[in-house]
Amino acid sequence: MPSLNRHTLHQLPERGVRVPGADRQHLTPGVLHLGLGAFHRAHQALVFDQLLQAGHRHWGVHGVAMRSTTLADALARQDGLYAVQVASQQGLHWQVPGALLRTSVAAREPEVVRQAIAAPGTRWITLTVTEKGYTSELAALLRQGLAERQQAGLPGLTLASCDNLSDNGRRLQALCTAEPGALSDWITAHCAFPNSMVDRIVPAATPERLQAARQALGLDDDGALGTEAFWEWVIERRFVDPDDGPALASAGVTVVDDVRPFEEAKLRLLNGSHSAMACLGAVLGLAVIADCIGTPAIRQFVHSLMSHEVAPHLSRRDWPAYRDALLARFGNPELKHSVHQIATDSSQKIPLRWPPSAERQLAAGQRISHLAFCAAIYLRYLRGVNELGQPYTVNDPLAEPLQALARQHAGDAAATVRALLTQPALWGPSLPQDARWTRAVQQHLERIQAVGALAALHELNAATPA
Ligand code: CS2
Repeated sequence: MPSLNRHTLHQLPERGVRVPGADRQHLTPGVLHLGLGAFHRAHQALVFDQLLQAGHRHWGVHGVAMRSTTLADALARQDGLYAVQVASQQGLHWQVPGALLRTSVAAREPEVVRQAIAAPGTRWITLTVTEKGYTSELAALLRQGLAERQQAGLPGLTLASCDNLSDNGRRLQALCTAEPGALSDWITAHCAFPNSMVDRIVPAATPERLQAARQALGLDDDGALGTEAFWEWVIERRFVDPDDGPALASAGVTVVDDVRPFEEAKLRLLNGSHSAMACLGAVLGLAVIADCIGTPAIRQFVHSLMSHEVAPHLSRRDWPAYRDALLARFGNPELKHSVHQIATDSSQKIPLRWPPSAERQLAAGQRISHLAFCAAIYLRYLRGVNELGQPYTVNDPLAEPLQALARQHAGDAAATVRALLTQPALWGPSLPQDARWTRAVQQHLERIQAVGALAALHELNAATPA
């Protein structure tokens, strides 16, 4: 079967597949995107595609994979074209966005990336490099390119971090300007680092999805993805070119003065629930999030966690509607969002997702039973074997030391809690000192070990007032 590329684009079935309209060959990328994972390609690339279709010619993307070469090269062979399957309540439809004009791999060709940062046509850098990607290596790459812009007398750039981190724009700015000197002063004066919150559930591609693409498109597509209909991008009004705000807004992006209410609601309600279900699912041997939320005891737990332990501390007032929409999104049967994908890098994700709520509940003298259950199931998850006795891989930069502790103390809840709940990198400075917290986590872990995770969850649900 021929592959999807610019020569075969016209072979796509005419009905039901949205294809790029812009004259792509004559576009120069205005956006350099770092982190060519599934998320960007099914979220921002579609926003930029919409802007291109509306005649805003500078939103074409040069996509950079940080390390892996396979996908970047496959997409290059396909002229940056790939299909996205969108699953809504109305059914499934396919779309081929045309925003991705070029791909590179940072580890293989850092020169190309540096040149792209310094290119006169580049106006924005967007980043989805994951929580663990904000390293000195990233700072060095960005600073080299920005130094060239400074020397060439070019304008600064808007650099938008789109990772699930709180205050992500400010963090990126701090990383890029950590070294004092003329370059950092220029970056501060000429570049803009908006905070932003991005949301769309985009599972990693699977062989089944590639097969579905083949069937629907009549073409091979190594970059095919699936996602939900919902998407949200909330960005702080802080751009080098002030016209970018209205342009983005015209494509459905929400431009605001303060992203924090959106970002904290998303991190703690969506991502916090995701991490809890990921650990629970892994321990119970459930494959995907829809299986978790389809289990009544888990659904009740997640609903209660969000309503009583997380939402009270959010400034987003419309949280009940947001919560209900999330429960529906988690249940989307087409997404097949792997629990192990979400559990990946948990040590980097948990600090942003659970402790902020637990600290506030404790300070207010309110219940923490569900958040403590999250921590307990994570400790159990670290053992790397589910309740059916099947082993799984814990993918995490801290997997080795954390798993060694979890295994060393397996079966002894008090010792596990002493060893693992005292890690400030995961839980922050105050939680490990709080006896109410450690006691609650230990009790849950004891029950999980004694009766199994699902039965322990039933006990918790039964003991919780609705
Ligand atoms: C997930 C997110 O993998 C994870 O950690 O919680 O990727 C989540 O699907 C997105 O943030 C949704 O916008």
